[in-house]
Amino acid sequence: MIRSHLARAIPAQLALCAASLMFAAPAFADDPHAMHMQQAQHAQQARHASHGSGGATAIGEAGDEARATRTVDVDMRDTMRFSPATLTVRRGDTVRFVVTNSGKLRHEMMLGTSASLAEHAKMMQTTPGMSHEEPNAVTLEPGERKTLVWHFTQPGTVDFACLEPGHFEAGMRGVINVR
Ligand SMILES: [Cu+2]
Repeated sequence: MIRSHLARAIPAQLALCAASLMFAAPAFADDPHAMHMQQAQHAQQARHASHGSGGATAIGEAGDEARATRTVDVDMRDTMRFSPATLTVRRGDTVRFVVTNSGKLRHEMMLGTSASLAEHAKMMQTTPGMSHEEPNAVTLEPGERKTLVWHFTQPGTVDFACLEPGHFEAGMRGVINVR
């Protein structure tokens, strides 16, 4: 009885996820080349942001660890959850995220807008080996700990997610409120 309930519930949920992702990136859904172009563009934007040369994006820019105003420990687990999954920072904060992978799978933490992360997650389904070297992301093998330093320059919402294939869809996401 439980099993038949799950059998009905899960495909419906997956279908909903797929639909919303396709909606987020309609132009790239069937064109791998376009997706690569888009990915290169993302990397470029992230690099641009990291130099802070008037090109800071809505999510902020790479931070200088020496100027960190606070440290936040982030734990990643195979339950496809970040802990904490929500936090609040102040505009102007430079946050030193100390990220730990407590699972047995590879995980990553990437900062972005909800739209850019959803688009990127879709891309990861077709290019699973892709690794992220942008300043707004860290990729961790099981047991690893890495630091990500970010300067939050604008009030609003910055999302983060794990873009290992399937993890975003399983709910491995979080939100940072910038006040
Ligand atoms: Cu993950």
